[in-house]
Amino acid sequence: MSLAIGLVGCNGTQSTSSTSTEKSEKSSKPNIIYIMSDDHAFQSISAYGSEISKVAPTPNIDRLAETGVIFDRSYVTNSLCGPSRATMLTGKFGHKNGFMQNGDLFDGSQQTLPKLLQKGGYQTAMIGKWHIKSLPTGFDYWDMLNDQGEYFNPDFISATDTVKIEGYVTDIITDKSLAWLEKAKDGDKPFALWMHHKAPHRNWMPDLKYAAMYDSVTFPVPDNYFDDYKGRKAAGLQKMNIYKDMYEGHDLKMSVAVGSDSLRYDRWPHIFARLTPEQRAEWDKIYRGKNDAMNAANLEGKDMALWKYQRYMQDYHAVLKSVDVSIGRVIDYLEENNLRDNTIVIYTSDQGFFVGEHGWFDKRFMYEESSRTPLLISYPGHIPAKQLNHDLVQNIDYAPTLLDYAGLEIPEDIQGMSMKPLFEQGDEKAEWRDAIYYHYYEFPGFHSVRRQYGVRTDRYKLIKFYFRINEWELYDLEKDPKEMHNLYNDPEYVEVQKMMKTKLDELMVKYEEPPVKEWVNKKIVRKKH
Ligand code: SGN
Ligand code: CA
Repeated sequence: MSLAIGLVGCNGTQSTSSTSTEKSEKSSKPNIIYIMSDDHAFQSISAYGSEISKVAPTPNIDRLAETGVIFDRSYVTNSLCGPSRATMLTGKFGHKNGFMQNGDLFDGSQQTLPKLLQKGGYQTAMIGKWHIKSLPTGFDYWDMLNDQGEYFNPDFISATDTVKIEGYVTDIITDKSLAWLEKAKDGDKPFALWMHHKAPHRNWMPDLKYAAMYDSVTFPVPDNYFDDYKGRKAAGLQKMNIYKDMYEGHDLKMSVAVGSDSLRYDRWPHIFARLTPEQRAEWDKIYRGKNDAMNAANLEGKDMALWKYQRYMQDYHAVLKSVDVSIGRVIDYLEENNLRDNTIVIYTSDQGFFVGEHGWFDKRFMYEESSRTPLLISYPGHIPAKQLNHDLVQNIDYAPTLLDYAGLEIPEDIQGMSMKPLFEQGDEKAEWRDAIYYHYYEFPGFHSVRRQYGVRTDRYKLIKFYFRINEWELYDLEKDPKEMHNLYNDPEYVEVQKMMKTKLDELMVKYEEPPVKEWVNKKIVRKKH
């Protein structure tokens, strides 16, 4: 793999001579490494202890849990890439930062976390998937993928150039990140790095060296894989079913017949066309045998649906293997350079993901697998090790938390809260929210998931689906964690329903969400692939 690390213009700060104030700033402020993957299901992180992760562990991501805090109630405000990223950058809901659905244009002139850190004395960089259309602002250095990015031989766009780099995307993003850290660590200022992986986003193309690693593993099938969506109208209307909606060529890499490497339906052939002839030959060698076996078996109905689940899981987790290795490389680098104790490392995903629950892939719904996202924070010596946190945190909280640790003022208009007191509570429980607000706006759109908003408390969830649908859903998560039984209008839950509606109203007022009818006619800008 050739490395075209664009360190020219990396940041001018390193050559400037340091004043004593800057030197002391550097020693008092923590470095920050914010690592975000794309579509990483918490069910696929072994530190969360799920059945899936027992057969596909993530030993390096787990190192962050061993040395810090892992959240099992961490949510996004809107389970979609662009909106989640905009919220993470601003500490605000989409209706405040202006980015509500993929295809919107992020207004980079607004206040953001990188800008505030930069102003507060940090050197900043962003490397990897960006996906909010406008060029990055607030970074001394940035090097981003084009739109969704490509797994093989991806294009990278910097302030000065677009370069196609041969190799595998997760490795390249890691190489570029470590190269930036190597420069930044010797600078006068503390560093803040946003390392944004493309993986494990659809279409789950593993690195060749891992593409066969789960071939003999059988992944546990969720017991609601063949869900009939009874009592949940919106759930029945989506188009994100593994056995009905995945493209057999593009997503599942199925060949047309025994002895052939030609793919079945491949909606976007330019993705496979990125591979060099040598890479493609190796790829075909790996997939030929398993595809031949599938074609020879003439599978139908449920058998085919279950085969597809296994293929999806094998590829998704082989892609994640590279992510886990990447996290390991970053942690090793910090340890080797004596940076571990003064660096906050955050690992999260832009949202959760379905890995077969309800028969689905993708996200968007307010259901748990999708709206909940992994979150691990390690800051040895400052955040106690091996903590499992159950507080209802959201991606609006990342910005204020990091500003707090950086000793900088948290602007009044940020809607999230600093999580710092949660780690320092001692005997006294820090004051925290008892409910979170969620709003997904992208319909009509990919996967036909209806517009929805709702509230989740410790125990209950209320969701309103609107726009060409008018449905409520209510769940008792203690009794029904898989959200299979809609209790809306159930006489036994009349009081709960009333309480949840009140909470929802309160949160909409608190976060200054305009009446929903104002969004109904908002134009959906369809994005090119
Ligand atoms: C692509 C995917 C969709 C996915 C969206 C949004 N199709 O369009 O399945 O929902 O991205 O994902 S793909 O075959 O082109 O990958 S997001 O994470 O960027 O919001
Ligand atoms: Ca995503």
